[in-house]
Amino acid sequence: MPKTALITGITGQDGAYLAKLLLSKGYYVVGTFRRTSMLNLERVNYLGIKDKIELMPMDLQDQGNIIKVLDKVQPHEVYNLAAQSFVAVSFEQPLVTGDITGLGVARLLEGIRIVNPEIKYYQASTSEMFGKVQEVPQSENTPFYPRSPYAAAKLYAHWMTVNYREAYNVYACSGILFNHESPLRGLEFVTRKITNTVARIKCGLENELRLGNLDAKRDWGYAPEYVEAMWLMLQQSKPDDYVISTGETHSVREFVEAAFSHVNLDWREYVVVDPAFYRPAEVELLIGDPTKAKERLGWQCKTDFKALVGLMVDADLKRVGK
Ligand code: NAP
Ligand code: G4F
Repeated sequence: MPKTALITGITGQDGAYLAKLLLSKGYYVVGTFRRTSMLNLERVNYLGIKDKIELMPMDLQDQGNIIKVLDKVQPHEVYNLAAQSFVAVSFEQPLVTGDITGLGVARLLEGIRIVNPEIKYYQASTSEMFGKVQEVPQSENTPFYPRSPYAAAKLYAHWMTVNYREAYNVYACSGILFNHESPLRGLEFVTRKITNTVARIKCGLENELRLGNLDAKRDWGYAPEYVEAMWLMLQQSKPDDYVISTGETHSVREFVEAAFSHVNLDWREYVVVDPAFYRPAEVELLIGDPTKAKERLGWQCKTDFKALVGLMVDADLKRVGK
């Protein structure tokens, strides 16, 4: 009998890559989506797996819905990737962010406890929880200091995951993932906003790129490699929390330079700094220490910064060119 995995957030970047990975490992994959007026399956379509997974509506804001889905699917593993995941929007919509990204996790964990506490659980935690960093680089032992409603909601979710592990013995893991990107990244996030606009400028469809804080630094990795770490966390003898990162940091400015130079353009001729994109509180520097993941999971990133920027620009050039 193949194992059944339930992935929340199947319409997102990580949901699509994780579904593809689990299918390749022989899993039966159920992906949940929230009801919208038009279901967007662009990413699972792009990866050619739409007809290989079962799709089911489930909203993290609805406890009854969660329990019914868990009861019907009886998954061996649940990967909770669903969230209001855009930091900037969380300042505009702090309550809805708290309800989905924070309380949604409590609803899911409670559902697991009620339906079957043997279900293994993966929580998509984030380097944003380190916020105003208390240590460089950040590891599993670094104190948290969230700087946005999104980060505060994720921190609540992180501790709820730890609590269900300690209080009810649920096999629950929190993956503290640093930024990971790909051609399937949402267009509002800075990396994809840059590569998409660079492609449009190169094709003569646009002539400027408006950005906020160019000095912010992030530890950017390649998303398909990060979903492998999620799976590995649920295959260990004991549940635990892991930082997943490259161990390198680069500024938004460096990302911009690399993307424009990939198509032989000078970024200074196109980039306009627009304070409209500044955040009320910024996370200035993130750089993760992935030692524990390397030693315990055998996980390590493979795609470096330059290769990541190049593959994202190339994918956008191909798409825009069409
Ligand atoms: P994403 O592309 O924004 O996907 C988020 C998913 O959550 C989408 O499928 C979205 O559905 C779904 N969702 C939103 N509200 C929901 C609700 N009320 N009920 C059910 N589903 C809902 O995010 P991602 O980049 O794949 O990231 C996956 C997870 O990892 C997120 O939890 C994110 O916060 C976390 N994370 C991401 C990174 C990163 O760098 N990518 C790093 C650390 C942690 P719609 O398509 O309908 O919007
Ligand atoms: O791409 P971003 O919006 O990602 P951010 O805020 O780091 O959050 C992402 O990574 C987290 C992991 O650390 C995830 F948990 C979260 O769900 C999400 O996936 O912004 C990156 C940096 C910020 O410092 C921002 O101020 O880029 C800066 N930036 C500068 N100009 C911009 C822009 N960000 C966006 N989105 N748009 C701009 O025009």
